Amino acid sequence: MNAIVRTFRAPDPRTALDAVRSALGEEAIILKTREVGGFFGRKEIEITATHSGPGQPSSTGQSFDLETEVSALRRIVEQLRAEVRSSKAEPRIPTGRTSDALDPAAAAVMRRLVERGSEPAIAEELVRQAVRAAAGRGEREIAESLREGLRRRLAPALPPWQGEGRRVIALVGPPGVGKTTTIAKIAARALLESKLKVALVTVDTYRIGAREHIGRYGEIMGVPTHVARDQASLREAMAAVPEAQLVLIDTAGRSDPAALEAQAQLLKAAPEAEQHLVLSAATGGRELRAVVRRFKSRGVCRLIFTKLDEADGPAGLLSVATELTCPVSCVTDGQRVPDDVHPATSPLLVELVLGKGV
Ligand SMILES: Nc1nc2c(ncn2[C@@H]2O[C@H](COP(=O)(O)OP(=O)(O)OP(=O)(O)O)[C@@H](O)[C@H]2O)c(=O)[nH]1
Ligand SMILES: [Mg+2]
Repeated sequence: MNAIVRTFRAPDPRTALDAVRSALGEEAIILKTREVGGFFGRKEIEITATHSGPGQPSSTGQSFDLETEVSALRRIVEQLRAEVRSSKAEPRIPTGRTSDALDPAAAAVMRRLVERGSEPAIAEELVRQAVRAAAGRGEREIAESLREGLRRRLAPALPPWQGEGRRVIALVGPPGVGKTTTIAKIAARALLESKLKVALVTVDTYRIGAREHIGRYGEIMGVPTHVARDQASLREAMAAVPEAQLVLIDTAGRSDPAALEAQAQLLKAAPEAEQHLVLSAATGGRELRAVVRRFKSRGVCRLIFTKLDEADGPAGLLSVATELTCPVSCVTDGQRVPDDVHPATSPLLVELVLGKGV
């Protein structure tokens, strides 16, 4: 068989391979690769290739040198690895807004956010904003600018067990996020730490055992507990505890819009109530955003993040912050009452999103 055998030289493996392909096509078969001395002693890559079958490589008259072959192949592999690494360092995540790649420093910050569970498009948006506001183009400056942005978006609020005058707080949110447990924790902190007079009210007449659940906590702590089924009984319950400095209203965990609307109507009987939206930090960013959308038009003024102990990188909180700019009144990180509730502080909230050391 009369195969065409040709030799190509280039300063680097990628260029040599391109030359092989453009001369012999995609079907080119590499017979031999080696590193050779080029002009002015610079190393070059030499590839011997054919386009119609290997034939007899020795017919090229070139001797086979295993060592140079191996070292040339190693260079090819190294170069390809470096290309893969740099393509990872500059993620191009389509947002539909821009196709500009991020600088490596900004891309590194973004990658960290995504690794911690942030939605890529949100992470990119925030990092781009941070880059615009940053004092410099290094990773440190961008991270600092991002921290500043986060401090604004996820601001801390006074914990529910602190404050002047009477506070009425309703905990609302989806099922099972820890509303009732958090009410017990807050009530205990208010009693023990702030020495407040506390009363509990539940409007959860939906879930079996809900009444007994909160009633048991009330009993243990020695605070009155009232059940309200409708607007009239909620008004009565509020009037029954005029001396309470902190009234905590437990609500049913509901997701469907009709049930949410009914509960929102019921809460209108306690117009002084601040609504704190309880969200589990162990929930994904997209789900969190969907929950926030359902609740945000219903008078929510504070956020509470629970289950930090179960969250694997709670950067999903960012998704909440992009949907609703609302201060965070406290966070919880375990089932123990009352130990596992904490005031939200700026450093804590920023660390939850970015992790330590960013
Ligand atoms: N790991 C962990 N578990 C928690 C935390 N807060 C609450 N829980 C647990 O979550 C489960 C549900 O808590 P509940 O307080 O009943 O939740 P809820 O929002 O009142 O639930 P519904 O009334 O059914 O909507 C319980 O097993 C709690 O012990 C927390 O911060 N971390
Ligand atoms: Mg409950």
